[in-house]
This record gives sequence, structure tokens and C-alpha cells, in this order.
Amino acid sequence: MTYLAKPKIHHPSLPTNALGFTRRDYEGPVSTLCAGCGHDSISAAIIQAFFDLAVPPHRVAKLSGIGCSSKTPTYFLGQSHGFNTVHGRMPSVLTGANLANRGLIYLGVSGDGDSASIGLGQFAHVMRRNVDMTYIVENNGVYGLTKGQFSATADKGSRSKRGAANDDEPIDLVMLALTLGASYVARGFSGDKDQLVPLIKAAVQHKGAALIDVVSPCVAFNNHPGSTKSYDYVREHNAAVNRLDFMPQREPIATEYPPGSLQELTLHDGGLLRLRKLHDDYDPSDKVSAMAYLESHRARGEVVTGLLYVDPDSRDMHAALSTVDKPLNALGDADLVPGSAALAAVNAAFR
Ligand SMILES: Cc1ncc(C[n+]2csc(CCOP(=O)(O)OP(=O)(O)O)c2C)c(N)n1
Ligand code: SF4
Ligand SMILES: [Mg+2]
Repeated sequence: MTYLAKPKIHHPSLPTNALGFTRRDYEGPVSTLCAGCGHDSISAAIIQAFFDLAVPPHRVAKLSGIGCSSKTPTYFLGQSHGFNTVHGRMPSVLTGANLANRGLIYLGVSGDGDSASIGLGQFAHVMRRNVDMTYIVENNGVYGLTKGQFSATADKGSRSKRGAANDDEPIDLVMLALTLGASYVARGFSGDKDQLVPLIKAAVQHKGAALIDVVSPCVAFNNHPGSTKSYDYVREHNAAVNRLDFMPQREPIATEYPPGSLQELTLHDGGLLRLRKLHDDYDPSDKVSAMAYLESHRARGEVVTGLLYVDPDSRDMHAALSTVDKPLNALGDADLVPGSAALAAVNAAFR
């Protein structure tokens, strides 16, 4: 059984958002992943984030590759556009869709195998082009769907369920995204929804490539002692640098924050990121020191989570290419055949 519809009964007192939708309107069919899989918690966080943001579901395009993680878009945003692409090819399909129709909100969902192994080249180019998207990697350190082989994000020395040690250096997608020019980079943990939901909300509002690497334990193949992607390991080694509150508009500060620990960043559309610093020496607007911080803590076996880097003034691919504002399917004859005067002006520009 790969598809289980949920009953369409809504409790009359379910909370609604600004559009009058309930949380159920952002769900999909029942998940068929293993009970306890971290990926299901990420789906729940995505549902919560889009419900809170009151995004009309038909304005979202969700794309994925192949893997247990890439199956998950079936289980959320059931009324949105969806495209399950080929293994590792989500970024190029998403880039094409985004170029053709910039009017949609793009959500890419992938796995560590999908993004760091077969899809690494595609991952690199979508980041360096700063394609306006939220890119969520559901990172369990293994190829879950094909029964638990180490992936390229498995830490050196970590052990498989049968006891074999991984001898290869890991690829850290967060460090890679920073190097490549991603303009919003975060790491979350599927077991910490309070941290993950605001990270997703702010990523959706951000203009440009927003990567969220979410450590998401695979209970079937990588949740044993010796794994560095298990629930226990991440809980014990989670070093959160900040806690994010995302507000669509500037609002008065309602919560009490300890003095000196609050940092505010305004996004291009007026949205506000309010960061409660948990480490005073961490500044997510300073990429170089953020990278040094990440590397030194990784060497100690810590999993650094939170909003790691953001450029609130980032220019996305459309800005770099000076594309037209309208989606291509909305262009009429007058746009497509502008006449000889417009052609003469274009030719003159090249003289
Ligand atoms: C071109 C191609 N090569 C290999 C496969 C086999 N395959 C399917 S899923 C997968 C790995 C999935 O791992 P990951 O992206 O980490 O997702 P997870 O299942 O762990 O969530 C592989 C190798 C395939 N489907 N297509
Ligand atoms: S095999 Fe692992 S990744 Fe796949 S659904 Fe089961 S727990 Fe999740
Ligand atoms: Mg995986």
C-alpha cells in the first residue's frame, strides 16, 4: 500500500489561519514511512510553517528527487503542485520551473544521498545561482530507501548497524552551501520542531537559495550506538547557536529577552528575523567567522544548529538575469512580438 487517503472530516473547532484554512488543508495522504522516521517530523514542520504563513496551497510548487525523503512531498501540501523528478535532479528541474514561472513558491525536498552523492553537481549550481527556493535536505547519513548504505554525509568513523566503520570524510552540505554562495543557510534537527518551524518560515520568505540541512534519523538503518545521525547522538551533541522568531511584519517585542542577546534582521519584503542568541560569539551575518565556528565545533563532534548564515539583501537568479516579472505563460502577443522599434533598440544596444 503506497497511498492512504485521510478521512475528509474536519472537527468544527479546528483552528484556522488568515485564509480560513485549517492545518488539515496543508496535509497530504497518510505517510507510509517507517514509524519514528525523522522525515515524518519534517513533513509535520512543513505543514505547520505553511499553515502559519497562510500561504494559499495552490501557490506552492514542491519538487523532490528519489529516496524516502523525496517521497515525503506526497504527505504534505496535498493541494499544491508537485514533481517527483529523477534521483539527484530536483535542482535543475526546479531551476527551469522557477525561470518559467516566478509567481510560485518553490520548495525542494531531498535526501543526503540525493543531494550529496548523485546530485552533488546539481546541488552546487542551484546554490551558486541563488535560485529563489527553500531547499530542505532530510539528512540521515544513509541511503534509507535502498536499505542503509553509508551516504556521503556519514561521518568518518561512524558505524553502520552491522558494525562496519565509515572510512571516508563526510561532505558537510552546510559548509558547501556557504562556500557556493547560498544566501540563507540553516541546520535543524527533526526532533526539535520548535526550532525547525521558524527556520522553514523564514526560508520561505527569504529571496534566494535557502538551504536547511535537517538531521533526520533513519530508525531502520542508522539509529544505533556508533551512528552520529541517531536521535540520542544529536540530542547529546546539539549545539544550537540561536533561536529564531520569524514575523511577517515588524511587531512589538512581546517576550522578555536577556539583555544584549537579541539580534534583528529585516528581510527584503519587510519581514523580520528576530534571533535570540544562545552563543554571544556567533553572528549569522558574518560568513567567514560562521565557517570557522562551524568547523571548530564539527571537529569536537558537535552538531551546530540554528540560523547559521543569512544575507537579507541577497539578489536571486531573476535579479541577476534581469528576467521579466510575469510568468512566461502569462506573456501575450504584445510582449512576445514587440515590433521593429523594440528590435532596433535591442540591436542598437549591441553596437
Ligand atoms: C539513477 C539512480 N541511481 C540509483 C538509484 C537507487 N536509489 C534510490 S534511492 C537512493 C538513495 C536515497 O538516499 P537518500 O537521498 O539519502 O534518501 P533517504 O532514503 O535516505 O531518505 C538510491 C541510491 C535510483 N533510484 N536512481
Ligand atoms: S528506511 Fe529509514 S529513511 Fe526510509 S522510511 Fe524507514 S526510517 Fe525513514
Ligand atoms: Mg538518506
